[in-house]
Amino acid sequence: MSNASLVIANWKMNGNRALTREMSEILRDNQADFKGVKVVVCPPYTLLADMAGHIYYDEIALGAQNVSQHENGAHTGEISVAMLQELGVEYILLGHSERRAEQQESNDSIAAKAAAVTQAGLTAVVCVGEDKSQREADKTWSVIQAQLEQSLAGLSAKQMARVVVAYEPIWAIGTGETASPAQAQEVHAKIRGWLVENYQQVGARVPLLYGGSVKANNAESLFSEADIDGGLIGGASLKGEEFSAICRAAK
Ligand code: G2H
Repeated sequence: MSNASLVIANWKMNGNRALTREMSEILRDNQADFKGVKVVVCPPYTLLADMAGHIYYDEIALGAQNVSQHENGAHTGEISVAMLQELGVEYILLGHSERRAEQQESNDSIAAKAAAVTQAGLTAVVCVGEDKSQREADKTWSVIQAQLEQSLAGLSAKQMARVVVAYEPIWAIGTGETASPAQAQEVHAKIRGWLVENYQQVGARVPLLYGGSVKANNAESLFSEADIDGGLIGGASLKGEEFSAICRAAK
C-alpha cells in the first residue's frame, strides 16, 4: 500500500511549449486515477506562464526549480519569490544536487532562499543527498545531517510547516541506478527522526520525498515504505503516461 501523497515533476532544463500542453492534457485526462495525490510540475522558468495557463483542474500545482534569496534589486539574471508567486507558483525546489555542483550553491544560500520562500507562504522543497564516495565511506548520514542542519538553519516552526525534504542520493540521479526501497527508507527514517527531534509535531508532518531514477516500474515499491511520502521525478516526468503511472502508484 502506498504511503505517498505528493509527486513532483522536475523537468530540469528540458521541455518546450508543446510539452506543457501535452503534459497538462495527459494529466487532466488521467487525474481521476490519482485523486488525493498532490501533483506538482516544475518546468523551466520560461515555461511557467505557459504551464500556468494550462492548469485548470484540481490537485495539480505549479513549481519552480530555483529562486533568488533577494527580494528585488540589482541581481541581474535572478528571479524573486514575488515574481514566481505572481505566476501562480506554489512550490520551489531548493538545493538540488545539480545546482549544488554546477552553481556551487551552498547550504547558507539554500537556507536564505528557504527563509524567503516560506516567509512568503510558499512551499520550499529542500534537496539533500550524498554522493557515491560518501556512501562508500559510510558517511551518508553525517552528510545528510549537516545538509539538514545548515539548509534549514533559522527557520521557525511556522516556516518549517511549509517545508518538504527531498532525499536524492547523487549516485542514483539520472543513472538508472535507484536506491532500493530499503536503502531509501533507512535514510528517510533517520531524516524523520531528526525532524521530530528538532521540530516535534511540525517535524513529524514534513513530507519526505525520494528522488533518483524513480520510474513507473519502481515507484510502487518505493512509495510503500513507511517514511517515503512521495517522489521527486526527473527523467520520467517528461513522459506523460509514465509520469501518470508514477502518480497512480502514489495513490
Ligand atoms: C533526481 C531526479 C529528479 P531523475 O535529480 O530531481 O532526477 O529522476 O532523472 O534521476
